[in-house]
Formats: sequence, C-alpha cells, structure tokens
Amino acid sequence: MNSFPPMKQFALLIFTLLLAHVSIVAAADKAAKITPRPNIIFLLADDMRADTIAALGNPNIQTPNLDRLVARGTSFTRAYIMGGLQGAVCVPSRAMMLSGRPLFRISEQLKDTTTWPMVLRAGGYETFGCGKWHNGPASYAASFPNGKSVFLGGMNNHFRVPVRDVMPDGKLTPPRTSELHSSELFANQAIEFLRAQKSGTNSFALYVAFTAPHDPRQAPKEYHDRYDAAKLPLPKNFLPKHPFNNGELTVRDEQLLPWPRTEMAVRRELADYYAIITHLDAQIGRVLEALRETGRAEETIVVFAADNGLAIGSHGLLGKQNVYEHSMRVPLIIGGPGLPAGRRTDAMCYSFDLFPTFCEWVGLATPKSVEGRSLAPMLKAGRDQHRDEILTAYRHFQRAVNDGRFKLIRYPHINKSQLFDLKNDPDELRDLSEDAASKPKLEELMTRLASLQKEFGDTLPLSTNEPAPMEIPLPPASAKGKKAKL
Ligand SMILES: [Ca+2]
Repeated sequence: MNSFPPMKQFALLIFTLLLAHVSIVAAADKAAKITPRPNIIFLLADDMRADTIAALGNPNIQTPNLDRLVARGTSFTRAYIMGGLQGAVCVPSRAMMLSGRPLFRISEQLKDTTTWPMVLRAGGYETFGCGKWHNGPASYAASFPNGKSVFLGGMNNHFRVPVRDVMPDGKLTPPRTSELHSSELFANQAIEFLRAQKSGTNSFALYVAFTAPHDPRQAPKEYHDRYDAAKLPLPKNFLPKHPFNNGELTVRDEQLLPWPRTEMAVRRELADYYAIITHLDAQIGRVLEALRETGRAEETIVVFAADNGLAIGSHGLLGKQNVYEHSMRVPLIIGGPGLPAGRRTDAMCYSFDLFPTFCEWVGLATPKSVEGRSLAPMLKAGRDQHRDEILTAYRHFQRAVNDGRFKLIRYPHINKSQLFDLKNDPDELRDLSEDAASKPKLEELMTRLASLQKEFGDTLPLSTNEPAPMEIPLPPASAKGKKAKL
C-alpha cells in the first residue's frame, strides 16, 4: 500500500529516475576516466595452468579472490607463452614477458636488456619486486633497486624458501631461509610496500612473483584438507603414458612420478596442486585487500598471469616441457579502473604482449627492442582479434602453430606431426594428421609454421635424416625428491 497521492507518486518517480540517471552518469564518468599514470600490480604464478580458476570454468577448485578479479576485469582465455629452449621453461618465459621479446631473441639472464620495470622506473614510477627472479641478480637489481626477498632459484621448499634482499649498493645479501610459506612471505612483502603507498602520490609498479604452485606442491594443512584426491576427476586427456617419444620424457618434471602414471597418483598430484593454488589465491586476496586499504585501488591496474602451464597427468605427462595447450597456455586477467568488468576474450596473445600494453597505459614510449603488440585495444569493447596465429616451441624437439582453430604440432626428431581441431577437440585427443581430408590443412599449417619460424628467428629444421626411436624405454621407479631444483 502506497500512501502518497498520485501527483506526489509521479514526482517521486521522476526524482528517483533523475537520481538514478545522475549516479549512472557519475559511474560511467568514473569508469571512463583512466587515471593518467595508473599504478600497476603484477601478480605472477609459477607453473599454473589456465584452467585452474573456478570462475573461468573449473568447478573442482576454490579460487574466490581470483574469481573476484575475473568479475571485475578482462580474462584472456587464450594467452600463451612461446615456450622454451631448455627444460626450465620458467627462465625464458619470464625473460620474454619482462623484455617484450620472442623466445628466439631473448637473453635469458636479461643481459643488456630493457625490462618494463626499468622503463617505468625511468619514467618516475616507484618499482618494487619480490618473489622469484630467474633471470640473474643484475637485471633484478636494475629493475627493482628497492626490491626484497628475491628467490633466485635452486632447491625449493615452500616452507623454507631461500631468499636474498637488495642492499643499498644494489648488491644482494647472502641467502637466508624464510620460516614462512613462500606465498605468505612474498604477499607480506607486497603488503608492506602497499601500506607505505597509502599517503604517497607517486605512481608505483609492484611485481609479486610467487613460487606457487610449482612443485613441491606444499600448502598449510588446512588447504590440503579441502581437497579429497579420490573425488577429483582426472583430466579429460589423462593417459598413463605419452603415446610416443616426444623427446623429453625423462626431464626433471617427468621424474616426479613413475611410469606408467596411475589414476590415483595423478589425482593426488591434482589435489596437492589445487591446495597450493587455493592457498596462493588467499595470499592474493590479502594483497588486494591491502590495495583497497591504501585508498588507491581506483588508480591501480591489477594483472594476474603465470609463467607457464603444466600437464599434471594430461597426455601422460606431468611437466611443462611440451607444447600442448595445458602447458603453453597461461591464465591472464587484467582488472582496473576504466577497463571492462567481467569480460572474456578468446583473442590469442602472448604474455610478452604485456610490455607495450603497460607502456601505452602509463603514457611512456615503448622501447624499440620490444616486439610484443599492445593489448590495450583488446581492453576496449568489441575487439576479439589480436594475433592470427601462435607459434610455440620446446627445445629442438617440438614446434607448433595454432591458427585459432587448428593446431599442428611437429616433432622434427622423429619426423612426426599431430593435427588437432581445437574448436571441437580442445583437449587435443584426436590426432587428425593421418586423415586424408585433413591433408590440405596439415600442409597449410606446415607452411605457416615455417614462415613463423623465419619471422621469429627460429632456424630448427622440421625434419631429420636420422630420426630418433619412436618409443623409448621409460624408468619405472620414481626419482621424486632427487632432482627438486627449479
Ligand atoms: Ca614456471
């Protein structure tokens, strides 16, 4: 029952509509207003598959904080790394992302290389980095002279991670062992930095490179308790053994479980993987809460990504030393003032496209050395086409080209190809390379692969006169723990 007479009701309605209009206009105004020099927070995960975020379609994992970032940002569902020319894919992947350069034109130690934190620093930004840095101490100190708690690689243990600090002269302290879980330690450092920005007016760039969820997949017990290995579904492309010699079946990551992989062993790995990701998610939540408390969230762009994916039982593999989608695709979420909220794009891109994106946002010139292409246009409404094709590579064993629908993988050391229809077969289960009907596509992609190799400076021949055996004997026993270097 409404007690207002009709005229008053009408006036009230008009008034309410006006009020709504004013607040919509104000909100739109606010949304369109990208602060001229936004702060950047870059959160990087280590070895995290693109399909491990609940809001992006995984009902078996808990990632409430990343889910919130998905809701307020743009998710790139087909972001890739270009791969690696060595087993520790983390190293070239980070070098690409930090330098904006493709795999075949990087210095892994970033020698004589301009990184995007260096550009921001030279442009007046306060830069701060903590966590894993796999590209040499000199480039770290030049990127983050006030950085803290850097992990330069070596033996990993998330509960006792060896870290070093930058001293005022730019040198690093000897390693000390942290008593905190690595994700908590690095989040604490980030939070401490953010709290100091509360009263500041300087633009800042914060780089937090977590070592999670890289193995050993350790999380506090309460996080492991959230996952019941027996109830977790296996990946759709689970196999006990990779069907042929892909060149790298005995590399470090593949030694974490004996061959053949059993369903239960893979479920256990998955449970541990999800537990350390949920724990990482909680730490990301703490960092983003600290950002809110600074009162500067409205002028800060938050980027979440990973350095590479992982197999965890897919295709009989465990590691990232392959060019299947689960290993080369990475999560990429970008949220911030003036950027579309809750948007997903399947535009294909590389993580080294971020460097020019940052330059564009902050209004600084992109160095000539950068070959990435800015994603800024993708973050405006309506654009879903960025790269027409994606080249991925692993050592001299694997090359792949993906045209957005079809993907050719070539194994030159055994003269073998695989062809997948990613639209109808996203798990890369049905190899079409032997189908007569697929021959034109196979040939087309082989030509495109060769031309991409040329474009990116890759000289590897795509076939050999001395092929390796198609099958190789695999060690039955686990070497877990023996080679736990990152
Ligand atoms: Ca990694």
